[in-house]
Amino acid sequence: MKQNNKMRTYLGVALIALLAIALTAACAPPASQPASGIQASEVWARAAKAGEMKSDASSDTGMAMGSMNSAVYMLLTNSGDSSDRLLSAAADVAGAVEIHETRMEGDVMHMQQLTDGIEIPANGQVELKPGGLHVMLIDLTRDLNPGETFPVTLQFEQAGAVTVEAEVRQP
Ligand SMILES: [Cu+2]
Repeated sequence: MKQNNKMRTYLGVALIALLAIALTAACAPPASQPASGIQASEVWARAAKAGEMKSDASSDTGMAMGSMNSAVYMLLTNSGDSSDRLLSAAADVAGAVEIHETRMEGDVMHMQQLTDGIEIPANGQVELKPGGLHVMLIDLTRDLNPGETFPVTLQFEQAGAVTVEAEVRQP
């Protein structure tokens, strides 16, 4: 057992050393690449029960009978000089996560998956909010209770993966 621990420590030190070398190498040319300026703030999710039967067609969460869905909203800010794109999102509280847009057609509300994602213009902002753009949580694997938080990983075309904490709220 002791030998094992020693080995693990040695491996750990070796890994840190390698990482340090890699980081030094990556940082060597002084900031020739513009830093990605994507920031997600005010991230919140609609409270929902995983097993609840809901038939409220007027909300993002209740689009189908018996669906156990919710949605995540946020403000995306791009302070960079080039546009970026939110391509997809992932969260382990849902079986599937999609990027959606809610539109009114006459007085009927439709929800549509945005397979190309959402563009965030250079030096611009995009708000994901109820009745508009949202990250759809399909088939909740657990209840989302007000006050709780859970991680959501956003995948951007330029900025790569950005993980944020969503706070559950009762809208
Ligand atoms: Cu939706």
